[in-house]
Amino acid sequence: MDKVIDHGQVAEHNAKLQQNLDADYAALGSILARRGQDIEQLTAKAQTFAVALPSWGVGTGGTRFARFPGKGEPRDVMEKLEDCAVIHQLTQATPTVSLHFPWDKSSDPAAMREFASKHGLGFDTVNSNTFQDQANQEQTYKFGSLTANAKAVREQAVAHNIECIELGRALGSKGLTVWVGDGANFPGQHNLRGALERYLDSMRDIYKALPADWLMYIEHKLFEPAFYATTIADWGTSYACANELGPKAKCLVDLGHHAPNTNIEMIVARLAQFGKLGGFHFNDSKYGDDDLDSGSINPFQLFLIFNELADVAQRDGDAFKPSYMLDQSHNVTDPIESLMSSAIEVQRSFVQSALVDRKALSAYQENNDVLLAAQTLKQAFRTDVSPILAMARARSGAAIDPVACYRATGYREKQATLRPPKAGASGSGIV
Ligand code: PSV
Ligand code: MN
Ligand code: MN
Repeated sequence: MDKVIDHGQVAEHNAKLQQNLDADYAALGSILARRGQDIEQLTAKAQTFAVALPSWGVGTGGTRFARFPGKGEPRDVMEKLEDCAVIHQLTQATPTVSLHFPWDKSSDPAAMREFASKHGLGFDTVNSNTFQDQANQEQTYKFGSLTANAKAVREQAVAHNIECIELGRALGSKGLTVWVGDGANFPGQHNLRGALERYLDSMRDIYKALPADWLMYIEHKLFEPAFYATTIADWGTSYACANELGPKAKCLVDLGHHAPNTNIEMIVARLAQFGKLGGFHFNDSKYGDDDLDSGSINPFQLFLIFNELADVAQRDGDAFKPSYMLDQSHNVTDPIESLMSSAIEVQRSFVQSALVDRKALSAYQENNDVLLAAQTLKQAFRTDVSPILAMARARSGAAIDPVACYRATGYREKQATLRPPKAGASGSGIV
C-alpha cells in the first residue's frame, strides 16, 4: 500500500519511543490486571476503532469574521485526500473520508477512487449542502431549501441531494447526511408547522432515491443560521422525521448542536432505545456550535456518550453500528494535527468506556448505591489509557506519537512550497 509519509521515518520515530512505551504499557497492564482487566484485550479493541474524517476539516476553517489561512492548505479534493492519508497513516484510526458536495465535486472521480484505495482509504457518508448558494445556481436558498415556500427551490434542493447520492454511490459511500439551516429569523416569518410539512415532503423524495443498502442521516441543530426557529432544531423533531420517513432514516447527533449543558448522553440513550441512533459528528464546544477539537473542552461528556454506546452494544451486540465522524473547524492549529489528536481523543473515550465494570455498575444501580455507581464511572474515566492507544498504533504500523512524528517529517513545510495559496480555497468558513 502506498504511503504519503516514508515508512522508514515512522519506523525510526517509533524505535526511539518503543522502550518507554513498553515500560508504561507494562505498568498500566499490572494496574488493570489488579482490577481483573486484560490490557491485551483492550489494545485489540482499540485497534478496531475507526472515525471518519471530514474533507472540509483539513483546510483551515474560519468564523464569520475572518479566515486566517494556514500554509500548504489543500486546494482541491485530491490534496484533501492526501492530507487525510497522512492522518490515517500516522493514527490508523481514520480509514474513511466524508465528502461534502459541491465543495468536493471532482471532474475525475476515478482518480479519487484510485488514490483512496492505494492509500487504504474509503469514503464514508456524503453530505449535501443547501445552506449556501453556489455560482450559477438558478434558485436562491436565502429563504430556505428543503422547506422553502417556492416549489422550484425545493425541487432544486431535492435534486442536489439526489445528485449527492449518485456521486457518493460512484465512490462506494453508503449514506447521505442531510443538514439544513432552514428556519426563521423572526416570529411570523413562516408557518412553523407548514415548514416542517414541506421538509418532510422534500425528504420523502430524497428517501425514494436511496439505494437499498444506504442510510439517510438527519442532522439536527438548535440554531444558526436561523436564530428564531430552526426547522430541525432538536432530536425530538429529528426522531419524528426519521420515523415518518422509514427504516433507512436515522438521526445524527453533532455534539455542538445543542444548548450548553444539554445532557447529550441521554439523547444518545433515547435514540438508541428507539432504534434511530444513526451516528455522530464529534467535536467539542463551550458556547454553541464552536466546532472545537473533540475532547478539548468536555472530555467527561465524550466519555459518558461512549459509556451509553457500550451499554447499547451490550444489549444489541454487533448489529449496532453507528457511524462516527469528526466535524470540526480548525482556526488556530494545523488541521492535520488537530484531526489526529481528535481522532485519538474519541478513541480514548471508546477505550475508557470499555473499562467500566458494567456488572458492578448494574448492581450499584439496582441497590441504589449512588456513590459507588458514580465512582465506577469515574474510575474508568480517570484511567490514563494513553499507553493502550499508543501500543495499538505501534502494532498497527502507525506512529507512537503522531504529532511529533508528523512534525519531524516536515510534511507541512513541504506542502507550503508545493501548494501555493489559491484565492477562495475550498473548505468552509461555515461550520
Ligand atoms: C452544520 O453546522 C454542520 O455541523 C453540518 O454537519 C454541515 O454539513 C457542516 O457543519 C459543515 O458546514
Ligand atoms: Mn455537523
Ligand atoms: Mn455544526
